Amino acid sequence: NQVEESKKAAAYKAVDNHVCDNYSIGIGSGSTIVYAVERLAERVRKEGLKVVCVPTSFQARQLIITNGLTLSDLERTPELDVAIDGADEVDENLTLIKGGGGCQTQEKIVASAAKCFIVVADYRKDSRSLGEQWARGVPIEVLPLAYASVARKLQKMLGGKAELRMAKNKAGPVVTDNGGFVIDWVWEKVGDWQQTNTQIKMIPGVVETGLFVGMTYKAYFGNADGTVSERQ
Ligand code: DER
Repeated sequence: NQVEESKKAAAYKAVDNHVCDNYSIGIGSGSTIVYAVERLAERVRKEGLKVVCVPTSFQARQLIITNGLTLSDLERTPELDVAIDGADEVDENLTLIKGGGGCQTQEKIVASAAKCFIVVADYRKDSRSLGEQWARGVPIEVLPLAYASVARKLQKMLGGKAELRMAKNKAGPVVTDNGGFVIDWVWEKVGDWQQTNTQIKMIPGVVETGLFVGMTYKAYFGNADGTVSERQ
């Protein structure tokens, strides 16, 4: 279908443009990245590329292994040549909301370890400002003991609505790969995402936000007509 085709087009173009031999590559999480790993595995086979891949989640680790790619980690490769990941929404300044899949903590760590961070997404993520298309707010990973106090402080300090993310196929809240909980914060009005991100991160109990500010080198958006738009 159109959305899947557009994800694939963006992912393939990003891998073709940004992966070279002997690269260490951060592999993101979600559904769009699946196409990027598919293309990466194809290029490794066809071109005999030697690359190592560092995952950003249990899902990404499974993707790397099942595609026969060489698994590495940040201990072995603390600096990566490139990281490729999806996003829930991208604004005109390349500020991202990530964490729809609850993996933003490892995703942000891997993205920050990379010399070049690339986003791949379908046209539904291509916005002028955050909140235009993504309505589920900013995902925030918290330590379980602090979820209620963080939610309360967040609402008091920044307004909006902060809710604990409940699981669908498990009783109780979503538990992240790091053993944390996720709070989704639907904001009312935000002027400066850099400042907002810092304010949220400073609340004791917050592990990581799904706001990626000033981290993205380039975003590839698959369009409904099969073309790919790039924003740098
Ligand atoms: O949860 C995440 O951060 C994912 O990368 C998400 O933002 C993108 O997921 P998708 O590729 O399935 O839309």
